[in-house]
Amino acid sequence: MKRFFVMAFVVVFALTLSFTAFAADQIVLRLAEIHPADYPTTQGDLEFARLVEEKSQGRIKVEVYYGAQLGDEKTVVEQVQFGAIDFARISVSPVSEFAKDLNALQMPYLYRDGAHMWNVLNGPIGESMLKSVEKAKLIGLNWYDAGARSFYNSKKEIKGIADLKGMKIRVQQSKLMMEMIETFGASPSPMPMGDVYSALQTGVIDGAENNWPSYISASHFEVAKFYTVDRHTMVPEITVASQVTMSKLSPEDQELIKQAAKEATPFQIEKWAAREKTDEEKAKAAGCTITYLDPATIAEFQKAMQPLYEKYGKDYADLIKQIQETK
Ligand code: GTR
Repeated sequence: MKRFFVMAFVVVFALTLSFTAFAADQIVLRLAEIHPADYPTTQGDLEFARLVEEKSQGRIKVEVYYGAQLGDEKTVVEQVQFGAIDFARISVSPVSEFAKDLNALQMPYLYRDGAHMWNVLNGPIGESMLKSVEKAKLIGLNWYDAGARSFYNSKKEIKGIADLKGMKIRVQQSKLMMEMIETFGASPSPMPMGDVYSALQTGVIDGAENNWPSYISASHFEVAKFYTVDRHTMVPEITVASQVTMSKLSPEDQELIKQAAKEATPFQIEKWAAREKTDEEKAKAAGCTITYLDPATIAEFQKAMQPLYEKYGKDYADLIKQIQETK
């Protein structure tokens, strides 16, 4: 019952908000972002907003609410679905809970490197994956880079898979990611990113996994100083729009927004590349113990993920094959 009233309130609030926004001459739309202002994805969001404003000659304004002001990623997706939030930049992982096909893009050790991932995302697979989120009442606008994710923890150096055994590792709120941790022999603990610092500090979890910029930006390096460069996943970021919002705009404005989002991608990729390097250096300078695995050990990590491919392969066999065969 209580949940019903909360939902009813949120819907009324959302409708009032969008009415206000659309009633004025200027259309004001909101974009949710969990990272702080200087993070590469936020920089991409701001570039998207700038391009929308420029292309519409100031008629459409996108306000970027960074730093998780509008909530964690899972909550934000739900709000975008019914139009309370107009856009969100999120990791593919939490969106995959709503649009299952996205799982094919975040399988462990799927891409040979960043160039391979971008060839997939910029090609027909990327386009059809953007379309696949329509089933979840979203519109996929663009992809951003998030590099590779690796394990870090507060307990010990991870030099091989055996060291992960029994460790409690935080993951994003995604079934595939939970199963990946189990397949590594560890115990998954899904939670929003904003809760990870204190969970590490208080020992509720032993570790987590993420790319260099998130490890530094969220200060996780302060409380989990062992980082192992195993690069188990490359999970792209996605910008999604609300179908509710987009359906209120003219076809020309919808096109303008889609175009602006596409144009923001190369800008974000550039920011990402620079930040990844400086944050790896920051981790070193902060005295973190960084373990670079040799190719043979990486191959073991990769081999350990075979059961996951067998399980998910059933649903995504063709897609995964097409991704692997992309040059
Ligand atoms: C980051 C990603 C965020 C969020 C976070 C997490 O790499 O940019 O959107 O998903 O990981 O682990 O929750």
